[in-house]
Amino acid sequence: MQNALADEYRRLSRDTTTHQPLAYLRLRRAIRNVIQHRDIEPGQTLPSERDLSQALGLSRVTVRKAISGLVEEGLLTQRHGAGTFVAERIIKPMSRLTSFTEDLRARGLHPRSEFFERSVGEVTPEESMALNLSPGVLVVRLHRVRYAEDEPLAIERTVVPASVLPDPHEVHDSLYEALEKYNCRPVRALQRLRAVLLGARQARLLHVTAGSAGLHIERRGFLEDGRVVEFTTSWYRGDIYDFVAELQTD
Ligand code: 16G
Repeated sequence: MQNALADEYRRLSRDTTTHQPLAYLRLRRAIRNVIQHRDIEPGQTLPSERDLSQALGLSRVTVRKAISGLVEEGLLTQRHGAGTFVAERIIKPMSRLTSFTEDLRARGLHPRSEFFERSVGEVTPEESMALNLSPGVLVVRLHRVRYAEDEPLAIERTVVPASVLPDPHEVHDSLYEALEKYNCRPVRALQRLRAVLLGARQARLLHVTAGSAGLHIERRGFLEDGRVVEFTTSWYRGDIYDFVAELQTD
């Protein structure tokens, strides 16, 4: 693994198109790439700070800075005295507005969706409250199971104003990619999260036993001008995901 990482680091150092003058950012990108290419698997240990600094001719401060950024992103985890590992559970920082697709790709996993519903209809009273829409307005509804390769990780129900995304069939794997085409990807979101026990149908869809722990999450995503662009209710598997938040004193 150390060789793959050293090769990738050198490649990035030579690459004039993506030239990144700061060594710690270059190393961070190299580590991200080897995780994405699966040269290092979840659960595997990263070479020690000392080995990396020797192999790459970098100071230990630089190596530490590169690694700490990836720990914050949730790609790496550190255990005192045991070293740094590629995260096994999916660690999702709550402070970053990312999509399911991006979270998985960053880990070298192939995300896909299986749709139960992709439709257009009149907004319901509950949806109109969540999206700030007047009665009678059209919305797009998506109901899907989200997979990493063949493993189901989450169930999601999404409602988007049809004024933003007129055709639900424009969403293939990623909603945010479809919204991006209209320059309507959310820039801010409010999220509410609570623990639930998954019911029989949800558990079956997620390949876990009924009554397993899940995370019920509601997200309202906003555009720059304050319009609500998505209202998504998700059920994530509790045995795979860690939601992590950074807290600061005032
Ligand atoms: C995440 C979001 C969900 C969003 C989706 C877009 C959480 C809890 N939920 O699953 O609100 O709609 O990503 O992902 O993070 P996509 O672009 O891959 O469809």
